[in-house]
Amino acid sequence: ARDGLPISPDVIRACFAAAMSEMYRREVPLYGTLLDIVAAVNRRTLDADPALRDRIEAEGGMERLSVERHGAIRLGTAEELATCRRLFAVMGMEPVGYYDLSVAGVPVHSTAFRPVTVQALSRCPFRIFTSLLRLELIEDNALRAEAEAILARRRIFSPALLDLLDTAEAGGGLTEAQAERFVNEALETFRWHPDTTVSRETYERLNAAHRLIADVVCFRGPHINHLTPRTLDIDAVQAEMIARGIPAKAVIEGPPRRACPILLRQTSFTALEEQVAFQAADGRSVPGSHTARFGEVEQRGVALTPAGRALYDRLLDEARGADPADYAATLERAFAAFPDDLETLRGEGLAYFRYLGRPHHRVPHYATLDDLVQSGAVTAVPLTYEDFLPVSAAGIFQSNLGGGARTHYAAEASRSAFETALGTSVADETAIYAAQQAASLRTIGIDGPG
Ligand code: OOG
Ligand code: NI
Repeated sequence: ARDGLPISPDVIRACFAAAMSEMYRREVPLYGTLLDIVAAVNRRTLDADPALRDRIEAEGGMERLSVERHGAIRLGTAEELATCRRLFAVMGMEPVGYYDLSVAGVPVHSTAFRPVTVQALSRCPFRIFTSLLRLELIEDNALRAEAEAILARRRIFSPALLDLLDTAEAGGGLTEAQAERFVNEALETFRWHPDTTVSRETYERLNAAHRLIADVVCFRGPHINHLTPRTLDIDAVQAEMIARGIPAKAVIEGPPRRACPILLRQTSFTALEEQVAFQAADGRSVPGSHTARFGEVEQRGVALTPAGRALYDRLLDEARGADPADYAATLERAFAAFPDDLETLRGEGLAYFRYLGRPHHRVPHYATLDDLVQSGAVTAVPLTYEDFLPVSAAGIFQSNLGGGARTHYAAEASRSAFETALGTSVADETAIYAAQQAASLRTIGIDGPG
């Protein structure tokens, strides 16, 4: 782009995603190993499955697949969340979905900042799962006040970054030179700082209230806690992690292995123990350790309609509580009730599709959508699920909390409190898929129910 003209948010997002990946690879070398495993598995899977190759091509091809990642951060205050919203908006990422993790004993609620249009997703689908600590869930008043005071003192955004946010909002974007500075400054916000802002004693008290509270409150900033490449065969990646002695999570979250992948499957290697420095009274520091950062892989499948999602939630619930050793088999048995071919998923209205017309097919004007698909005049391409799953997210959180005692919170989900902190409402993910399906139907001349 010519200097002086704003560049596309998609380009800034792609630069930021690449820079984050490079930084995390340096900070957590095992993440680099995971990227190598995933690249090899994806190559093997695509070579063995030409139909899958076609589908991957339809959503952006190998270029998209090989750079595809999501990451996660945990924020401490409403102000941090509101500013993160502005920061991600510069990169074309909007808050989609509300996830309440308190029901699973994790004192946060979350959204995902992500691109929403088909075109932006195909250019760079980078997403950030963003959690806000719910200090109101700390029962001890003195401890809660102390945590609030510590968080109120920290500044996680540099003055230069805040200036660039103003510039972007006033001028409708950033020039190439500004975007480069923006990416560098944003990277600083999510960098790991081994020097904590508290004494060992404070850390320990917060840690006793909940590991996650210590992770958010005691550090200079919201360090990126994992980055997640997308694989086409998560079972192969899990097997390879185990074969290499990488500490893999016991079970894969989400639906079982299927012919037609649905929603999202996830696994991770557990958080590493890292050296940190606590502050000591005499201005010196004392060494300690903290576990927060891990690596994750995901396999994405087709997005489900509300009917499909209700069936998913019901079947997942049936398998709950099974022993890790029997879990995969139990899950597969439960999911026998979920149709496993694309035409049935489409016919029963369980999944979302994008409909693409074949311009040279002549069809009678009274043809129904099913006629058009069956005659080959129209192809139905499954819409990939671009979001997250609350039960899976809880499983990922918990596998990195050291398997300790689970905390029980009486509190309710608090979507409106989250949206107040955010300064806007979160988008409804189902509405996005439904709108994409309806828009594709209109391009082939059908005003379907969507
Ligand atoms: C986020 C855990 C959830 C996912 O992909 O569902 C998650 C965190 O640990 O901060 O990453
Ligand atoms: Ni994740």
